[in-house]
Amino acid sequence: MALRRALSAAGRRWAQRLCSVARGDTIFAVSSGHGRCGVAVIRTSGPGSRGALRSLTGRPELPPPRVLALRRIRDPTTAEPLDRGLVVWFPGPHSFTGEDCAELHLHGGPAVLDLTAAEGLGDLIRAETEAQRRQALRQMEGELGRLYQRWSDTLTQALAHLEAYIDFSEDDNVEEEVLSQVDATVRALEQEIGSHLQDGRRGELLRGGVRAVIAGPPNVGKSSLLNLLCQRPAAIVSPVAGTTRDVVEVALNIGGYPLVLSDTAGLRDATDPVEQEGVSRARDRLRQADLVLAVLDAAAVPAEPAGLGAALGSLLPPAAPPCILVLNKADLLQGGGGTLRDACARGDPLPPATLLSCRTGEGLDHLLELLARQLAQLCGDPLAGSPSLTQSRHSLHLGDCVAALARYDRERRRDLGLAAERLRLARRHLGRITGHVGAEDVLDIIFRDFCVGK
Ligand SMILES: Nc1nc2c(ncn2[C@@H]2O[C@H](COP(=O)(O)OP(=O)(O)O)[C@@H](O)[C@H]2O)c(=O)[nH]1
Ligand SMILES: [Mg+2]
Repeated sequence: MALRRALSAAGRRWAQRLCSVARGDTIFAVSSGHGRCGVAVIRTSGPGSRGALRSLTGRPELPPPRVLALRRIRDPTTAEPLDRGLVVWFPGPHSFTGEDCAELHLHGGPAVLDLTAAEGLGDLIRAETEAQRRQALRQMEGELGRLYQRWSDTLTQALAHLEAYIDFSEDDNVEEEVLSQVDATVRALEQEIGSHLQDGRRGELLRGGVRAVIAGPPNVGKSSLLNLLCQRPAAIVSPVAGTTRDVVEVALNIGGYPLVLSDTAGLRDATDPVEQEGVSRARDRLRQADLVLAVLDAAAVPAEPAGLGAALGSLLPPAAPPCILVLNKADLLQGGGGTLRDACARGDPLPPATLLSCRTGEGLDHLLELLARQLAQLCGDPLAGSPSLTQSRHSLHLGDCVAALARYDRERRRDLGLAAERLRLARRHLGRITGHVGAEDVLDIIFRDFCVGK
């Protein structure tokens, strides 16, 4: 948008000026087709092309005719950088229109995006649930990019101050306390990025879907539960124990949150080699799960919390992810299962638990409620608080950034030059997330903030 405005302004200004000399109009248009695209080509034709190219590149000289040149494109009025792209100059009459022409090869899309915003756009197109759409839109609008940019700016300033101290503390008046301020800034930033990293993968879970695994002994109704939740016979249901061997996966939308639900083979010591493979796959899935739906036969479990807890404990690995306990086949319980129901309601030491009948549908609403609550807890509210990191790409770079900041602390006591190098490295890692790689001018900050070398 900003680019389009700038182009209109530049084009209009030059066109008006030259029209008044009674020459032809200067026109411009996107010539690579409209919509979102990797690269967009904008062409101008007419006597204003020369001036438009000059004011948009902020340079008086034009590139040699018909040769691509890399230029920063700026708003002619405010000089704000809008994009970096290739420009070509076609002086008339040797051009396709016979007039002076110029081409700008720019990044496509209605706004020039940073990488996180571009990722947000991709996610928005792919979003399947409301919460995913909200998160993607927030990221596309640049909120995550701005957070990372703010950290990068903080780091740039800290680096500039440290460099000023290294280079000028002896001759000019860069005080000792500058150094302790840099230390404090770096420590605060390290903490802030650290807690952003420890958000329990909320943004990533919301983006990719929470992976939930239905696990339990054979024949308790795991496949029936999958079918009930996805409202179609996705998995084979049979009274023969050990039917399910392959992992069956369905994608669901529960209360606006995405859930990728897997039905797995019943956990038991199987003798059949194919069933053994199924059980081993089930255990693999359990290890990778974000949430477990542990299913037990309501008629075959102790009716008090301690006994239920023990039954659950023998089923799941010790460090299992969050879990919902489903006591299925409630329709078969003698006397309506009052004691079990009480045990579920009492909770502690049990995870959230519910009675269910896949046959009659009893308890389904309660299960959906528990599921939605767990999902909201795992993914968080995509509109609340600071934006979540949504991709492992971000966490990798942020992890490297935090590691470099931690190294700063160590180097700082031994060698200021090496400490500065750590800050430079940390800044580069941050820059990789948004794609804005360190054009910020450390020197500018030094001269702005200190009275040195003038
Ligand atoms: N009475 C009753 N039977 C059920 C219920 N859920 C499943 N079943 C039956 O239990 C048997 C095993 O079901 P299935 O879903 O294949 O269990 P899985 O081995 O755990 O996947 C089948 O005969 C189902 O019809 C239920 O809620 N009530
Ligand atoms: Mg099954």
